[in-house]
Amino acid sequence: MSDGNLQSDVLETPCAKKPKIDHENEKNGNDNQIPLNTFTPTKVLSNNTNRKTVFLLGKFKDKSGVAIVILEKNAFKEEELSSEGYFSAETRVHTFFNNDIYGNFECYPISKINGVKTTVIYPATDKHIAKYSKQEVHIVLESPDCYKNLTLPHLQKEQFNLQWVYNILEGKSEADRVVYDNKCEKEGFVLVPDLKWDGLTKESLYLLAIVRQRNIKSLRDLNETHLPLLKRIRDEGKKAILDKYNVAGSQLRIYFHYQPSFYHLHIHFTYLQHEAPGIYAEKSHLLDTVINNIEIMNDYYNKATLPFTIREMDPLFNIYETNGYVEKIKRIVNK
Ligand code: G7M
Repeated sequence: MSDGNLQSDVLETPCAKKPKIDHENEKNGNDNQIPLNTFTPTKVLSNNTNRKTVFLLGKFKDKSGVAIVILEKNAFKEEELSSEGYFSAETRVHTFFNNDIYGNFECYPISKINGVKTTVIYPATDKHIAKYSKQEVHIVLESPDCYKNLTLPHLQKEQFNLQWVYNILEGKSEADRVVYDNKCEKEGFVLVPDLKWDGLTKESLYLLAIVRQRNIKSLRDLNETHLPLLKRIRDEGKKAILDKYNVAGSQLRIYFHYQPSFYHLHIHFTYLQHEAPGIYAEKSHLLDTVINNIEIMNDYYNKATLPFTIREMDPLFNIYETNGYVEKIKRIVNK
C-alpha cells in the first residue's frame, strides 16, 4: 500500500495516535556481560553446518540449572568488504596451497568484524532442550476437531512462557531496540528486531510485530474482526522498515508461523533474499494470503485444516501419535 493509503488509514481511527519510530536505535544496547568463560558445554544438541549454527547444552560455573548457548557465524555485511574491514592490512592470511591459478587460504580478519552471534537461554527448561535438539520431524494435518481436542488443551497446559513478550510490550526489555510502537490496545503493535537478528545487517533483516492484544493465540483465532489490525501491521510495519532500513515493502516476506513457538500473536518480517529458518511451505503463512482468505470467508481459520510440523521430542507428538495421526518410524541402529 502507498504511503497515501497508510496516511488515510492512520487518520481514520484513534489507534493511529502516537506511533513512534526510533531512528536513533543503533548498536549501543546495554553491555551486560555474560560470563561465557564460565560456561562448560556438556552436549551438542544440534550442529547445522549450512546455517553455521551450533546449539550447546551446558552449565555456568557455580550456577544451578542448565543453559543453552547458541553460536552463529554472522552473515557478511557488504560495507565491511573493504580496506577498512575484511581487506585491511591487519588481516592475517594462512596459505593452504597454491596450484596454478588456484589458491586456498584461511583469513583471520580484524576482530571487530569477526563476531559470533551468541544467544543464551538460562535457565533452560526441558522444553527448550527438546526444541533445540536435532530430531525427526513429521507433518500433521490439523483439522478444527484436532485443534479443539488435541492441540488446544495441550498448549493451554504446556506452552512456552510469554514473559519476554510482555516485557517488550511494557517497555521493560529491548526498549532501545524498538523500531516502531503503536500503543493502541486494540490495533496497536510493537515492531522489534527478532532475537535471531543483530538489528544491523540488511542482508539478514528480521523483525517481529507483536500485537498489543493479549488474547489472540495464533492464526487459528483470526477472523474478520482482526482485519483492521492485520492491515495496520502490514502497512505501518512496511513503512517503518522503509523509513529506518531503506528496504521496500515489496522486498519483505511478511508471515505467520503455524504452529508458532509462542502463543501470543506475532508476525515475522524478513528480507526476501534472506532464507530465515521457518520460511518453508509447511510452516509459514503469508500475511497477505491470510488477509485475503479471511476476506473471502470470515471464519476461514476456524474451519481450515492446517498442516504443521511436529518434532518427535515435543510432547504434542505423543498426543498425535497416541491418537493415531502420526507414527514414529523404528530406526535400526547399526551395531
Ligand atoms: O515460531 P514463532 O512464530 O513463535 O517465532 C517466535 C519468534 O520470536 C522467533 O523468530 C524468535 O527468534 C523470536 N524471539 C524469541 N524470543 C525468546 C525472543 C526475545 O526474547 N526477543 C525477541 N526480540 N525475539 C524473540
